[in-house]
Amino acid sequence: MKLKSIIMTGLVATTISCHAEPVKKETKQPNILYIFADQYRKASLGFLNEDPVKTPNIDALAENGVFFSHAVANHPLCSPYRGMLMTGQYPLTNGVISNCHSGRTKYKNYLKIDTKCFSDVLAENGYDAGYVGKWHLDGPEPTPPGVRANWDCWCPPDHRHGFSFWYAYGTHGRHNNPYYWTTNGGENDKVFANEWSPTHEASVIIDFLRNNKKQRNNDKPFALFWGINPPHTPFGEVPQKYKDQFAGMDMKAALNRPNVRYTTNNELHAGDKGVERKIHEATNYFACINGVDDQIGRVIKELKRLGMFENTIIVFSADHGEMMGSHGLMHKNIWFKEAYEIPFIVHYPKTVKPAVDDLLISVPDYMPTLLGLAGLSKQIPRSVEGKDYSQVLKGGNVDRPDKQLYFGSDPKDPSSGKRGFRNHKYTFAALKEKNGTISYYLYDDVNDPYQLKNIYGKDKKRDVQMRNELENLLKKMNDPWIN
Ligand SMILES: [Ca+2]
Repeated sequence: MKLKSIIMTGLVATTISCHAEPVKKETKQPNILYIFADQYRKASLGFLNEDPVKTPNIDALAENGVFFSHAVANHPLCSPYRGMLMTGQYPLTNGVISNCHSGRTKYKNYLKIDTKCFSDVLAENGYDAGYVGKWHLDGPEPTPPGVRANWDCWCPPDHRHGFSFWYAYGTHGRHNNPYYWTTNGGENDKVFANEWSPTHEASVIIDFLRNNKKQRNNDKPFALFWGINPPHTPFGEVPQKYKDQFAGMDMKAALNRPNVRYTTNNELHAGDKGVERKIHEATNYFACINGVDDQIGRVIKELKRLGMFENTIIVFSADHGEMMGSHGLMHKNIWFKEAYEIPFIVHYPKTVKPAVDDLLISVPDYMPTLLGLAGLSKQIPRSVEGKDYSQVLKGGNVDRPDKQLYFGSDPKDPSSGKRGFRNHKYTFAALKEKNGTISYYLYDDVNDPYQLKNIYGKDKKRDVQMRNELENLLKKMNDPWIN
């Protein structure tokens, strides 16, 4: 007999079948809750004791799940991470080579309707798929040259790749007064909220879990993706109660990494500048981290209350990190750890034993790995370039990758930009300057964990080996950068 539980608004009014079975609703397949914050660097995981943050809820997921200690955003930028996550493909294949905006739509820099996505596979295999928060994968209507680019746009239902519940926007920085497009609303039906976006979205998700407005089919497992905007800029748009947790701490006390510089690194022709203007907001960045964790805690508490916690695969990740002055840079889109390394935690105690794993996993691997964990390995589309590492989560043996790609390019000229890789010992990056010359950067991550010293040029044999490894990697991907 099917267990039927209907949970009403507010109070938990439950209709239980005639045999008075427990409220607990077990679906055959696990639910999936994929949470990813924007610009949340790995060092801001509280349990690592690096940044001065408190993240007890995320820490508990890591403690009882698998913490992938070497996860990276192969292209540390918003849209490219999202593109890799949704398609299981690298940027040159899925076409999301840089952030989506109206000036790049003519280069087809957006998620294509006909690409088989993570959510398409889930929806085709019995899942109710939902998306809440920042999406940033559509190409806004092109704007003529000289006109300021438009970044945000509505995602029409036929672009939603199987997501049947929608409470999302493209991209905006309105943390304190966000707006959203909804499942059945049209382009002109934005919903506005006067609340910090993570707080508001946690409430939307709690409602979704309660299913009090029939947001989903109770007989199906759900797969909910939550793209949280903070700790993205503007860092200062965070509730006072989280700022108060840093009262009296100045930015220099908060920034404990030995590679922090308080002036912009202008020698490097890459990365985001403006340290002098922005770094004083460091404690606000950390306040956003504490706040994001607090709101995730609300959702987890509700999952537990509803008896769904055990049967839900919970993932915590981020689209890239934040430099916050390290190497004299701000923000992202650079090969240094602070931008490149991201959290990736998978919590599913039913099958996944707690562990720390140094697998050199890449973002295109997430979709096949999680489909594998959910019992859908046979449904992984052939178009996926990532690998299914679900055996790592299940304690089995796999062929482990020996490196992770680093990538940064421009959709106008995909042969341009930065390429590199990281293995367990080195980070190696090559930057193609506008005149075609290439500068190389090599860091010994074992002996120089803060990447203070570029050792390229110190050992010719090693340099050649690094360049050859990079060339072989890029050749395999038909990357026009090497021509
Ligand atoms: Ca981002």
